[in-house]
Amino acid sequence: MIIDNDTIVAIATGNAPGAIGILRISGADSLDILKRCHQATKALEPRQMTLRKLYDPENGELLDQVMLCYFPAPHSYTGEDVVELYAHGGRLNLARILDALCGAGARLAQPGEYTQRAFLNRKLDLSQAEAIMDIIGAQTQRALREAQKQLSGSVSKPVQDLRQQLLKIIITLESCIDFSEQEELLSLPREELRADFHKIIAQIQAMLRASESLRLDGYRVALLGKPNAGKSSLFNMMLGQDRAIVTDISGTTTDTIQERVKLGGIDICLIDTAGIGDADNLIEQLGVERSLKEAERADIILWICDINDNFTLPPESVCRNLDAYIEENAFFLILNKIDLQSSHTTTESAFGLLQERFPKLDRGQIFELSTVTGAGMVYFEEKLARHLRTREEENEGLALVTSQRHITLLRNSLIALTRALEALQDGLPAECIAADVRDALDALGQIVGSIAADDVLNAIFSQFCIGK
Ligand SMILES: Nc1nc2c(ncn2[C@@H]2O[C@H](COP(=O)(O)OP(=O)(O)OP(=O)(O)O)[C@@H](O)[C@H]2O)c(=O)[nH]1
Ligand SMILES: [Mg+2]
Repeated sequence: MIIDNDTIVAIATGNAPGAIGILRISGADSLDILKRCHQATKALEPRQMTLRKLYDPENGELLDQVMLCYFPAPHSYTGEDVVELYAHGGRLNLARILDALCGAGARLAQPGEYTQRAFLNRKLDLSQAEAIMDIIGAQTQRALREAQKQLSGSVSKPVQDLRQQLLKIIITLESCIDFSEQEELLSLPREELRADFHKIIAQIQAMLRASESLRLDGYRVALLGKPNAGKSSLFNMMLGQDRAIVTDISGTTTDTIQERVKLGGIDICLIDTAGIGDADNLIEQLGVERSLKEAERADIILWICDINDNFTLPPESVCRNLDAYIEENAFFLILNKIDLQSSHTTTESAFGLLQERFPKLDRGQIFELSTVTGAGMVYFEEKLARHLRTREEENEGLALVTSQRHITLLRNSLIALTRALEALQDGLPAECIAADVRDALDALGQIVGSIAADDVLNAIFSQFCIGK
């Protein structure tokens, strides 16, 4: 990535044609470059819209009639002089204006260069710059909300707060380091430091825990059960479309299929799986392996049974994960095919059997329905949606870290702090402890970008598209 003082230009509104397309010029020569493209003599008033005709400086040809807005440095997105041009949004029209502005002295911006300049001019920190990319790329409401929060400082603020706490510790430690010229040495307040370390470690752990429970792509809701129970039928019903193949042949679904859908306004990723039973061939075996994997990583497990089949507990391979799900109210038992009369299972007997093995199971976690007649569907979906909403609300107030880069750095800081705490407890000298605390501080600094190597910055900003 080129980092220089060139004045840059790009189309800010993407490639699709629209009524208006915005071009943005940023850099010290913004106004001069623009002047070469219009004939008006009156200066642009800062932050006021002005209508101007633009001409190609090479041949004087009329380009377009545009609205202009001038944002003088440092009060602009990049912190530099910026002019935004609101032109007619045709692709060809915008490309021609872009060419003319380049002909007048601007350079075409690199991907992410505007945001990078904003970062270098301290208009935002690195986590906020990344949030902008996440806002642009968000696929779900949840992802969008978290990115907006991150832009407002939901990551920067707690991280900066942690850094302040660590800096204080370093100052304390350094005042106890035995420099030979120092006459009087302060003794290390070990108990106080231990309490401080514990507090900071707990704060980082809480951030990591909250982030692990977050699903930006929507909560993973897995439909699991024996072959032929009606998983694919329920999958199609919840999607409102005939997505998965349904037949009365046991083992119809051989692979996991997932689709995104909204339930009660909340994004979920619904997963249909291969029936868990005796696999006859390699394909079915592999399918079952995938189903079991889903049973481990899903946020919610829906175990589907045919109510006309005698209810048995799910196999041990699934059961061993179920305790945590049941406790979090994230396991639901669906007794399907209630439209058929020959019911061998009663809800009570299924509940009784399950409760024997899982005493924390609640009666409200069992549903009866028919994917053929639709009976019980509204009630079930409403209950599931209510559960999802509760989960969302629980996450709402937490400082959530969504970027893998941030999570890795938080983990690194945690490792360094654990080392520091051990060093303190082992009675090691202040300088050893300080070295570990500095490592933790460095890791946190990389989240907000107060310490960042060029290659890290380049890797982050080059993920943006041109014009951002
Ligand atoms: N009567 C009745 N039949 C149902 C119901 N739900 C599913 N079926 C039928 O049960 C059979 C199996 O349904 P699927 O949805 O393919 O079952 P599955 O659990 O996905 O099966 P595998 O993919 O083989 O694991 C099909 O013939 C469905 O039409 C229901 O509520 N009532
Ligand atoms: Mg199926």
